[in-house]
Formats: sequence, structure tokens, C-alpha cells
Amino acid sequence: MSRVLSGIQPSGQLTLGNYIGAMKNFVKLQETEECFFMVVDLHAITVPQEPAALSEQTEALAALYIAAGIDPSKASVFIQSHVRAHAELGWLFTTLANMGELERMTQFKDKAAGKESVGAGLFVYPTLMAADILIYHADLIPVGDDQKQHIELTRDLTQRFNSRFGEYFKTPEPYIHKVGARIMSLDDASKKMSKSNPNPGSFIALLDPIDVIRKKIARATTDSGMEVRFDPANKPEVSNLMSIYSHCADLTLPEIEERYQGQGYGSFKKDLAEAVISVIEPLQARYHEIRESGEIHQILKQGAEKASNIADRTLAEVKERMGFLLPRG
Ligand code: ATP
Ligand code: LTN
Repeated sequence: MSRVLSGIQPSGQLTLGNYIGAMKNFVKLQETEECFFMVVDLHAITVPQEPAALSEQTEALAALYIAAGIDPSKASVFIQSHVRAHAELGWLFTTLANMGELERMTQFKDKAAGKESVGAGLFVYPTLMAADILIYHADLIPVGDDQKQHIELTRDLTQRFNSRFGEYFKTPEPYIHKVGARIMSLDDASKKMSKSNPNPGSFIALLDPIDVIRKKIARATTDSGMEVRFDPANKPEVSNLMSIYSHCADLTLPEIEERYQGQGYGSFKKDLAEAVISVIEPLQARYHEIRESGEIHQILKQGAEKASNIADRTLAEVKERMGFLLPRG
């Protein structure tokens, strides 16, 4: 059994991109592997968050994990900041990383682009992520394509730690599905669908009202042609909608092409909206039940206890290896 760990930021409304690229895989993996799934609130504050919104979004995201099918008797679900060792190991890893390698991170470059002032937390974001992964000695990290570079950096830091302080950590592997690893924005297929995009028309939120989902899909940008064909280089918008359809309706891309041959985009988009709704509607119903019951707090407490046991031990062993004087007596 491998140990699996991943996290999602409570930095806005969870999107269909997060669901397809990340959560759907989490639900599958819990059946065969030992899983830890976090709400990474310490990462979310690398860009400014309103305090009231942060706590609401954190609780909402934890409930969405359960609504999406994570079973707390199979996987541990917890809040990153409830396991205090993350922040401490994150600092230790920050001292192992170089400015140059952090400057090369495309997520940092994208989020810093055009800003007058860029938070230092955004810069050291990947060293905290490395700590998240290594603190559990995780083997497999299910993420969307955009996180691959951060996992590669984690692998480099693992090797650096081991060569300076003796073999201790194993090197984690990314786990990325080919189709759906990068769902693009509905208004611009050159950008990934992202919950922190200021234009709500660019994403489908898992908690969007059903009629809003229909409208967003009807308005999604397409090319001026009429052929439903998977061709990301020449038809990036339609190809993106086809990837979404393929995930929500469990159809292959050739099956979709065949179904809409000679029909234009109208009926394709209508059916796509219904396919998306068939996934989202039951998820929303479960979400509301979980929020109303208040059961999430007990789930998070148990998750944090299990995670802290492992994390505290790793942190103590790391500090010993690095030469910290440990408290005695
Ligand atoms: P933000 O816009 O605040 O940076 P985000 O929408 O990119 O947020 P994250 O919390 O950074 O979401 O990512 C959570 C998980 O969802 C990660 O595994 C990430 O790779 C995956 N993910 C995010 N956006 C997409 C997308 N458009 N397509 C596929 N996977 C995605
Ligand atoms: N950076 C990730 C979120 C994240 C994460 C992690 C993912 C934080 N820590 C550890 C996997 C493992 C993102 O999705 N933006």
C-alpha cells in the first residue's frame, strides 16, 4: 500500500477543474492506498484572504471533500494549520532551497506577474509544499498538471536533505492523469480554469446554482467553426469542453466526436451542461447535508490527530538530524 497525500487551497470557490484534476482521483485512490487529504490554509494566505472568508472557505472545502466521495473511515481529512509541524518543517525546508530554483517556478511567475508588490510567502510556497509531502513520507502525490514542477522541486529538496543529513526521506512521485489534468478557462483556453480568477464566467464552481452552470456553458467561448473535434492546437476551446464532457459523461473523445458529427456546437453545449449538472447536483445535495449536520468538525479533529502523530515524529527526527539541541529533562 502506498501513502498518498494531497491538498487544495481554500482560496475561493472550488471549480470543476479542481474536481476533475484532483478530487476525482483522490476518491479513487482511497480504495487501495493509505490517504491523507488536506485543506491547505497556510498556502492560501500566500495571497491576501479576508479573515471571515478564509474560515468559511476552509470549512466549505473540507465538506466538499466528503461530498465528493472521500470517506473519513478510509482517508484522513484535515486542515493544514491544525497540524502545527507543517509550518515548522516548512521553515526548515526554506533554508534548504535556493533563490534561483524558487524564481524559476511558473506558478510564482504567473501569480507575481504585473504586481507591484509580491508577498514573500508566495515565493517560498513550494518549500512549505515540500514539507507537507515529506512530513508524511508520502509516496504518491495526486495533483493536476500545474503542480508537477513543485513536486520536482520537492524531489530535489529530498535529495539535498538526504545528502547533507544522511539518507532519511524517500523521493515522492507525482500522480497525474493525462485527460483532465489541465481543464482550461471557459473564456480563455490558454489559461487554466482557476478559482481565484476574478471573472466568475471563466470557471464552473462546484457550488454554482444549476441555472448559472447552464448559462456559463452556453456562453463559453468557442471558435467560429462548427465541428466538434478534439484538436487542442487548432480548436483549444472546443477540445477543452470535450475533455470536461468526457469526464462528466464517461465517454471517450472519439465517442463524443461521433455523437456530434455534423451537428454544430448548440446541441453539444446543451448536452455538456446536462452532463456537468448530473455530476454536480448530487454533490451539492450531499454538501448541504454535511454542512447542516456539523459532522465535519469531528471528522477534521480525527484527521488532525492521526496526521499529527506522524508529522510530530518526522519533525523531531529531522531536527535531530539537522543538529538542533532537543529539549531535555
Ligand atoms: P488558485 O487559483 O487559488 O491558485 P486553483 O484553482 O489553481 O487555485 P489549487 O488549490 O491550487 O487550485 O489546486 C488544487 C488541485 O486542483 C491541484 O492538484 C491542482 O493541480 C488541481 N487543479 C487546479 N486547477 C486545475 C485545472 N484547471 N485543471 C486540472 N486540475 C486543476
Ligand atoms: N500547491 C498545491 C496545493 C498543495 C499540495 C500540497 C498538493 C499544498 N501542499 C501537498 C499536493 C501535496 C496546489 O494545488 N496549488
